[in-house]
Amino acid sequence: MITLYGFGPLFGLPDPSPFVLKTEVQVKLADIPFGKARATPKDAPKGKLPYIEDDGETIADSTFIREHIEKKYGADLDLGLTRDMRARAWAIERMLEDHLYWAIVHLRWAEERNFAKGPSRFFDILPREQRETAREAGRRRILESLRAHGLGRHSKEEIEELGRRSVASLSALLGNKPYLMGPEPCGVDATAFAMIASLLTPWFESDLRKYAESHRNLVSFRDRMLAEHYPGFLRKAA
Ligand SMILES: N[C@@H](CCC(=O)N[C@@H](CS)C(=O)NCC(=O)O)C(=O)O
Repeated sequence: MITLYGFGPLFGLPDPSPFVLKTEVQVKLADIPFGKARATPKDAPKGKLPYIEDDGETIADSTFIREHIEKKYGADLDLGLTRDMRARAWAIERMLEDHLYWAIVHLRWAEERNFAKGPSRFFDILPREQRETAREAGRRRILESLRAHGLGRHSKEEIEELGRRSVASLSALLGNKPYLMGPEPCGVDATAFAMIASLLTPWFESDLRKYAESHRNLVSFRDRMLAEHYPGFLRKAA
């Protein structure tokens, strides 16, 4: 039995991490029974969530988790896709995970108000006397990663401009189809849902979120995937 380790519901989302959301939806798409548990990045083999445990095996990183479930359970999340479509799905995933994700990191961690009501709360579980130091060190470390990625070297306006390009591209690629590759969901829909839901959550203020909201097809896509995969979450939020 698979146990998926994530942060737990936060920031108006079933999980604050788009990578945990992606993995959860992919496991659901593969129709494999699983349980969920809370962890922190410190518990994770690669220092990041998600990771899974499956009959004594521990697998970290959403892409390797997908590979594991496809191999072990004989699931193909891209069933029916041509080689060309599979290649496009991979390219879309890379745009979302290695580009748009970092614009989301910027709006959550660099923007003072968003940080205060968002990631800053991660540190509230620590003893009071350690909290402030850990909060500052944690924020500094994430902003250093953003800088090392490259996006963090730009101004806020430049980061938003680049983020808008990925949002507009995703919207154009989705068009008026229900899912990115056609009438049925495939692996990359989980990633797209995860990233767009993370951007659209009303918990955080940003021009990039407003820009995403102006793309009706992305909002409907998020709503459809949420209703399909998190009906309980929607009922609680209502
Ligand atoms: N490549 C990883 C990325 C996972 C990731 O970046 N997780 C973030 C949360 S969204 C994390 O745990 N960060 C903790 C940290 O950097 O300390 C995957 O696909 O799983």
